[in-house]
Amino acid sequence: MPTGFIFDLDGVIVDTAKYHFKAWQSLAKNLQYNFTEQDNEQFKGVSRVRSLELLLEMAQYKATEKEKEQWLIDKNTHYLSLISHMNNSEILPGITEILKALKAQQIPVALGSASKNAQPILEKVGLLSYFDVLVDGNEVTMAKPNPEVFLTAAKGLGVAPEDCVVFEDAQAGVAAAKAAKMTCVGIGDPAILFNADHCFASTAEITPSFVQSLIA
Ligand code: B16
Ligand code: MG
Repeated sequence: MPTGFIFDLDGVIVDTAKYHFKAWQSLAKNLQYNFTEQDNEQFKGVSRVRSLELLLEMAQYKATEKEKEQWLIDKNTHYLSLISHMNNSEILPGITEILKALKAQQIPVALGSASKNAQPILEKVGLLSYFDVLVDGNEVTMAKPNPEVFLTAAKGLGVAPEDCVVFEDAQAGVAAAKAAKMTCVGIGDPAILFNADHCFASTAEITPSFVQSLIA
């Protein structure tokens, strides 16, 4: 059976964390809370709804259901305006080369992301055609660290979970990949992503020979 490759989006293919940060920060300002880059770390790989819950906990604000609904819309509207100018210059280093190499060998490739905006982002940066399967926040009900997103991606690819490799930048994502019994390549601080099977400080450090070594 071939190896299936599954990529997280934010922090692996593109870095949209800075846009999520700006959008959450402006919402936090309305709650008189000073939302920092450090706070934003906890939001990586986490769903939009859970992110709002975290923000409300940080701001110690008890919101009504109606307020929450409205703020989720406001945050996403702001985020969409911030990403509207994204283009291929925002693809993280080495990612296009990896995707091209996998396509040339007809290796099955999926996206496994918590984002509900994954498809438009891949379109904007011109990478949509490299993915055989897209699983994002619109398809899954259980957020990472639950393995649902990656198990659904493996199913879509027709590859057994044990034969899949996941590229992830978030601790919750690494946990999800390991819960799915997949090989996990962490992108980021090894002290945070210690459960990953391999870890690189950035995508720029992933060599073609390493990628090749993952293919069965
Ligand atoms: P959206 P990933 C995640 O993407 C982001 O890391 C996280 O910060 C964001 O809250 C989540 O997507 C939901 O995004 O608001 O666009 O639906 O890392 O799983 O690709
Ligand atoms: Mg991520």
